[in-house]
Amino acid sequence: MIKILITGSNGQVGAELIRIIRSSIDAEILCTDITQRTVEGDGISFEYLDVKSRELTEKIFEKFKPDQVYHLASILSASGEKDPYLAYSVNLTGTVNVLNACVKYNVDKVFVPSTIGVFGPDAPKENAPVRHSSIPTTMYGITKAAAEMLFQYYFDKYGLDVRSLRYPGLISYRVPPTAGTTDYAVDMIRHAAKNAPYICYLKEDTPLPMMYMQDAMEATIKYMHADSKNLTIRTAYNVMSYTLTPEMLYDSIKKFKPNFEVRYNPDFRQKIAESWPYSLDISDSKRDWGFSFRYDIDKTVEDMLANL
Ligand code: AKB
Repeated sequence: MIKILITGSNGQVGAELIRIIRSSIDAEILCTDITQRTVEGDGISFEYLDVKSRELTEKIFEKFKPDQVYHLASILSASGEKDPYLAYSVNLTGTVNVLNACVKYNVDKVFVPSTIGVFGPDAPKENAPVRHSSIPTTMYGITKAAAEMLFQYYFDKYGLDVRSLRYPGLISYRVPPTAGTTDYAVDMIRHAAKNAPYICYLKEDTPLPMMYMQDAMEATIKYMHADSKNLTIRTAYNVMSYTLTPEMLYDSIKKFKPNFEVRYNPDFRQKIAESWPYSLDISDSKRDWGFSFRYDIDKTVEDMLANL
């Protein structure tokens, strides 16, 4: 049975990833986080892990000896601007600690999510390419852009099979996200589900790339199963399903909840959102590992409302 270690397992992605791993492979899973365990079940255990500590990280690897690692522990865009040093430490020191441990303990494959946050305001707004020279303006984006270079470095220098997808805003119902800029989308649908009005912190016409979690997780598993020799990108691949503005989301929600109301009161996250592209070029992902998605905006909203 394959042994899989997950860091940051209690976050928005972790909760979903555990489910899809369990439904697709026979695996023993060790979940780790700095907060208490939230997921239980056969073949799943939990240990405290702060990835900022090299010693603790290596101890966990030494004890569990994972075959694969999903390194999800990360500080996202909005909380990263509140504490840039913490974002630096978790996203870069933590990532280097995990990558080093992967080399030291002969891990077969490691997945580390990247983000649309690696792009800065100077990147093309439409179809932002995989290879770019834009300069991100958030600490989150800076650390993730540097981490992408580390993925290439660890692949070239140590032959470590590091894989990464630049996730867009992810819409999901299990664990509410709280630390990003794209989280308004989840928040708005959650308010609609409770028949409560919503005050949106982005302007109504702010376009951002988005994706339903189900599609993101299916894509992640498909990518992790892809033959290494087909992967021509060793920094991170672009993925997304649709461009969404708060107003487009509101229009979709109204089809299911005609009385839903939204007001707009932009805050500091507006500037972050405006520094990111509207859409990404996903052609490399389609060609190299068959990326596809199933959920459009209305299907996402319908499924969210049915599950909330
Ligand atoms: C955020 O908004 O910080 C994240 C992201 C797009 O990476 N959801």
